[in-house]
Amino acid sequence: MLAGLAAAALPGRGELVIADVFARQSTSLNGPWHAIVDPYDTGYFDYRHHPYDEAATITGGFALDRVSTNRSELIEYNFDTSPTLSVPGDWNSQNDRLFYFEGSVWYRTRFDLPQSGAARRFFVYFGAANYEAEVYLNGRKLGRHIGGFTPFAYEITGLARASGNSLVVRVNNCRHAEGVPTINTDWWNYGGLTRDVLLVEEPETFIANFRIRLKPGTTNVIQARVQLDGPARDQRIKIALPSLKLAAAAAAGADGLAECEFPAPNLPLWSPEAPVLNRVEISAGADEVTDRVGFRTIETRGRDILLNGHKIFLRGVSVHEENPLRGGRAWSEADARLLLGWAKELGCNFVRLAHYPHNEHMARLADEMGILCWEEIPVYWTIQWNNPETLDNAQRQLADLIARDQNRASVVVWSVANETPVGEARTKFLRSLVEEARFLDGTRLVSAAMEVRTDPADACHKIVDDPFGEFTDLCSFNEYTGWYDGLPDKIDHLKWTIKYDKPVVVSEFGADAKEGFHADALTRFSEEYQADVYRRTLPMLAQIPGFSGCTPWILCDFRSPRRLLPGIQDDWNIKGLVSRRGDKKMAFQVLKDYYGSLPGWSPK
Ligand code: GCB
Repeated sequence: MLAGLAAAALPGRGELVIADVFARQSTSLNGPWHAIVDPYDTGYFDYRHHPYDEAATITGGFALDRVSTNRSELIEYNFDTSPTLSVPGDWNSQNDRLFYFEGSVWYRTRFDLPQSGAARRFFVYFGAANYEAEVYLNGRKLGRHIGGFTPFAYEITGLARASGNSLVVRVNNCRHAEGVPTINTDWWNYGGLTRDVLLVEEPETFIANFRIRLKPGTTNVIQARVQLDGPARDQRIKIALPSLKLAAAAAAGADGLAECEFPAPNLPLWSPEAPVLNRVEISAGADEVTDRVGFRTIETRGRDILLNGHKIFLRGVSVHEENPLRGGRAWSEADARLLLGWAKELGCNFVRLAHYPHNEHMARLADEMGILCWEEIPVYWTIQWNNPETLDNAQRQLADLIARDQNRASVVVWSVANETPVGEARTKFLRSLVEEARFLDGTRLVSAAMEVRTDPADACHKIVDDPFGEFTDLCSFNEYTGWYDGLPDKIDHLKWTIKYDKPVVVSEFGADAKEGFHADALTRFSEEYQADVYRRTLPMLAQIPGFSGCTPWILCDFRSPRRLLPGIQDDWNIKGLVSRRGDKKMAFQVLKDYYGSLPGWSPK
């Protein structure tokens, strides 16, 4: 098990999750990077297929970033004369020849260290690289990171020169049976340095991570925990919330951990209606970090979800991390604004960020816009439940996501899985993820998108009794009556048996629709069919006792290698309410009208 904030610096991993990275002193390494497409991994393996980086000193391969210095020298690669790819960015949407590519691409950038008189530490920080990244600085290996959607950083103090540093990253997006996700997904396997890359500069001892929140069970006591990293860890840390005229201090122990709590009377609570963010200043010695943090409570009582003690209905929608207009991974604040803007227009107060951790801009913008979030790790469909490395991988992704987003008021649900098959090994695996989530952050709800089964004796009798449901806070499931199961009129006849006395949040329902294709409501792929599924499903779900919200599938059409119907799908999952051209399909209005009709909805 990982210890709370120790997720910031995990022994043996050589990686850090530096919290609140955008507020740090940093230089962006975004931009065009020279890139070599390497289908045979020639830059990684020698001709005996041994990795060049197995040796303590690397003597060959692209990591060395060499150029010939005389006309007789044989070097069969050259970053300087290779084309460039934009970072951040998936490679698939930048170059037609890379659209289907699964393999290794080598990226190289050069940078100088910022000049500074004081003793400083430097880190290279990657928002994400899908799926595996080997990182080299000036021909030396910094480390290898596995997992395509979580941040990581390597310290380069003492390794970096004042100028002309070569930073080389081999990114490989091959799918692996033992991976998280595994080889089978219903989304595009975008490869590359898909998120921001930063050169972060810190004093010798610095605030690596922090957590600031309401003390569980209260609305007027703030609890803070700060993790220092560096040689002088036993420092005094100070916390101030100037707009609230609050300040506190605590002493860190030799482990660099400082904890304190202090009264915060009349604290304005964060909610979708009033997304109040407070400036927080944390300082320790030469380091200061600021953030904007909201305070709220989230809990369940019986079949209700309570936000700040009041019952709330989650008017949600599921979202993939893709900008449909570009047909590529979303990564920027502008992308987040586009996606969350559509969700807002629908009347949503909730989004399910499916099926993997989205970039940090999403939760930050959701904090500002007053949109609650369900965040998820890519434990999707059938992964290797008995493989301890797979579990370790999933746990790290969960821990790193929590370390990154634990100060976001918008994030109210950690989801540990989607549509996993019932079985003992599966349940054990998922239970350990739930335990991990609760251990690292006991203040949010834990859930997973489960499956529904059909009574063998009655096709209209739907049963939710997955034994894993015992361990989650919400009873969430995906259901596709009217699309994968029967025609839309079947929806009107459903009866439900739900084993759990918990709030029901229906994590998916939906149907394909090709934008602009109009026909009668029984014609597959027509907008009318999709709208009919929505029109029938929403009132049907409303009959389920404890129905507390839903996140229909899905906000936007998204690329998927499993959706091949020519002229209709063409590599797109078209269950979006918004098309790849940004057009709203008929079902968009159906959902919008439904949310608009609910009590508690207020136009914004
Ligand atoms: C699901 C999956 C989602 C798929 C969707 C579909 O149940 O959770 O990832 O994309 O169905 O369109 O079939």
